[in-house]
Amino acid sequence: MPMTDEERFRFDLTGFLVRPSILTPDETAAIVDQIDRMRRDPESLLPEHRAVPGGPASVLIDHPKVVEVLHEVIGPDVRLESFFHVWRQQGQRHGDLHGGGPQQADPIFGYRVNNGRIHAGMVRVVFELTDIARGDGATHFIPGSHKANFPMHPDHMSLEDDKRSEFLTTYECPAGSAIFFTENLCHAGPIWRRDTPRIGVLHAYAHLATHWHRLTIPPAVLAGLPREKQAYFREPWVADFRTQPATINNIERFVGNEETPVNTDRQP
Ligand SMILES: O=C(O)CCC(=O)C(=O)O
Ligand SMILES: [Fe+2]
Repeated sequence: MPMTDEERFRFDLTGFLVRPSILTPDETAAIVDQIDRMRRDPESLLPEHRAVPGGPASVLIDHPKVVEVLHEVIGPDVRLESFFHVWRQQGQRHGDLHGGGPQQADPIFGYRVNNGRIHAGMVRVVFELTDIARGDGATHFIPGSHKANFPMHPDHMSLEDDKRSEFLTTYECPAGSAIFFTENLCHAGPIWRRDTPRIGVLHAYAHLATHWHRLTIPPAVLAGLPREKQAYFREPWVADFRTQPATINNIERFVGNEETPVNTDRQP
């Protein structure tokens, strides 16, 4: 089992998990440089590197320390549904607390444990590319809210300093760490307080058979990825019964068969 017993206990209890320093300093620096150029000077990058998850950031798509957690909390076949970078300056924020409670019933977001196995819906992974201290204002969580049976109570939904829930918490970690959380966990990206930016990449993974986000990856970026990484954008189905035996849309088949299409869902 690749997750430790302590990690599994922690993820189930709280709804999130920090894996510190999964990237090397060189990998982290290369992604920071890529995002910096994307913002300031995209022409200096190859077209297929002008957005995440292309170029240096593609190391994140199927990082072994990420995939082993996803396989255990989602299942053996996962897709990468959503990805974006943040370059958050002091005073900027993502938004208020959201998620938790009633979403638990939803098969896309819901969190269940059966027969000793976690079956999470969508799981977000935050890759922090700068050191994070507790007071900085990285992602905040209400632990346990991924399993809450009642709607989130307004008394616990404030991010104002003197009105915060006693349960609201966050993390500290070195640059190059990954933070996993079930999308069912009540969470927020509060005001960033540090005078240097928060640089990071956020992914959302889901079961192969589900499809929540429409695909936004630029065609050039998708085309520039190796087949093993394109596999994370394959079409969202599990079994094709038009063939005998049924064709199973697993990663091995996708990688071994160049004809198998990637997801062709494109925004108009
Ligand atoms: O920006 C953050 O820290 C949180 C982002 C978030 O809430 C999301 O991606 O759903
Ligand atoms: Fe969110």
